[in-house]
Amino acid sequence: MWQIIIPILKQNNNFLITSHLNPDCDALGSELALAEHLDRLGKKVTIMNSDPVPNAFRFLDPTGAIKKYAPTKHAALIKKAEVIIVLDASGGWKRMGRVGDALAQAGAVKLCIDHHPDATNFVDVTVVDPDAAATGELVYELVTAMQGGLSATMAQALYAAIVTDTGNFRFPKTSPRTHLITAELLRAGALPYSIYRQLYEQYPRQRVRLKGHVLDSIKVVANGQIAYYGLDQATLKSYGVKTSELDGFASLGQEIGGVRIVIFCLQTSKSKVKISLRSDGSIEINQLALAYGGGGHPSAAGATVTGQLDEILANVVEKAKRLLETPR
Ligand SMILES: [Mn+2]
Repeated sequence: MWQIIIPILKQNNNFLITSHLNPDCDALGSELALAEHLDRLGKKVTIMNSDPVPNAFRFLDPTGAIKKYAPTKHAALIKKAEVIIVLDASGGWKRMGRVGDALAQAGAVKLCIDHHPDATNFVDVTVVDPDAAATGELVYELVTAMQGGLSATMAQALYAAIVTDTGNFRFPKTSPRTHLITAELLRAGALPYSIYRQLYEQYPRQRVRLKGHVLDSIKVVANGQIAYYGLDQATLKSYGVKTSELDGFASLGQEIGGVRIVIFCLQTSKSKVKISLRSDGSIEINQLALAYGGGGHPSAAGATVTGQLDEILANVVEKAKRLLETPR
């Protein structure tokens, strides 16, 4: 799987690593671990995303290694890169936001390592494995395939990537492979208790209160098979919570018994709505995301569209109803 990528990593010296908008722990942890691996090989590595590291995930990057893209400031750096590595973000440069526009024009060799089954024709070389539960698993396997060592910080970054992308080892992609990799990460110094505490027990009080509001607002239709809810910027503002702090909100509806599809629509700006979709595994929800120009996994997918929150939410609910009625 890695035989094409390894020589590219060995033969070049200037690397730029990037990932998707609104980066999650899998994106950030994979970036940090791969960057440290390349750094240990004596390479020059820059991690650059369009969005900053969310406050909740700063513990992964205490030295601030991950740069927030600024067009004029970083033009020369991008030009110098010999290899651009896209992590956790197949589907196209638009998933990377503004930095994606710049990287698409760059002359570097472009690689994509991901576990999303989306389009990869925007890069030169890909390793996409939809069976992997997280991109972090793939980065672990790449490092191991190169006989690279794992520092405690790399282990922590990859553990955080895997624990979050598997929903604490409960999502369907969680496999023996996931647990074997995780075992090695624990051996290398990842501390489950402290990472759990950092990830799930450090929320600002406002976010916990907003979660209560959202739980209270969940509506259920189609004989209890579809749960849906929306969140607008005015509500976020009134609670004092940022868009980047809503990790996990998309799955809140799954707590209700009998629900097969969860729809969470978030107004991200005046005219943009982010659609997050979850399924219980009995229905492939990524086909619904595709209809809105997005993508993802069969049980977790999403898209960002232009329009008004209420209209889009109603529209997605209708499409989801039809999806449930489609004979399998
Ligand atoms: Mn991922």
